[in-house]
Amino acid sequence: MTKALIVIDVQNDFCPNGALAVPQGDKIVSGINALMDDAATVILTQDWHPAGHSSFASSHSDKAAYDLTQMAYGPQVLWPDHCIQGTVGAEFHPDLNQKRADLIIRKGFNPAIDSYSAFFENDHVTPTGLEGYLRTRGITELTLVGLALDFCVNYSAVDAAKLGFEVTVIQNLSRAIDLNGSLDAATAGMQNAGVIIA
Ligand code: VGL
Ligand code: ZN
Repeated sequence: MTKALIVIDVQNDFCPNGALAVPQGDKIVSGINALMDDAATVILTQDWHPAGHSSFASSHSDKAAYDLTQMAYGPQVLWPDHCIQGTVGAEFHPDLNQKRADLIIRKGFNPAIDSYSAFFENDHVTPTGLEGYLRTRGITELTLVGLALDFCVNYSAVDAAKLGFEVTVIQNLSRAIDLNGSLDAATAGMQNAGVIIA
């Protein structure tokens, strides 16, 4: 029953004034830092795209940001350019305590496939390696917090539950983009998968 706290994508581009700002994304940082004090293991995820990533609307001449498109692996929302490798926008929020992290796992680096989940890319088959890391360390219980509740937190939580981990998402230490009802759909999907929403 070893536990880990997984902090999803608390990066400048997902905070106010960022390229893909999540409303009040910065308001969760101090609470997450406090939670780290009691956590056995802390893992951070970092959205980490190459310039020109296929999930960027700017890579599709006929599309605008937040349009939906069809990729080889299924439907994909097209985003403003964000979290480009090596940019300030891709850095963690400056107040986030990074010192406690045992592992920082990057995702979204494959130019052809987006990766919301910390476990699998959006094709739902290409692993990030996080599952193996957790299993080899004997970690079975996960607490998830971060950005965005209806995208990366949601996909990570559902995948973790499907893989057999015991998963809790702390709602007030997460914030949503809420695009066309995505928050309600995400909440229902997490509950269906057996995720505890605290
Ligand atoms: C995210 C959209 C695109 C997230 C990442 O962290 O929720 N959302 N890339
Ligand atoms: Zn992204």
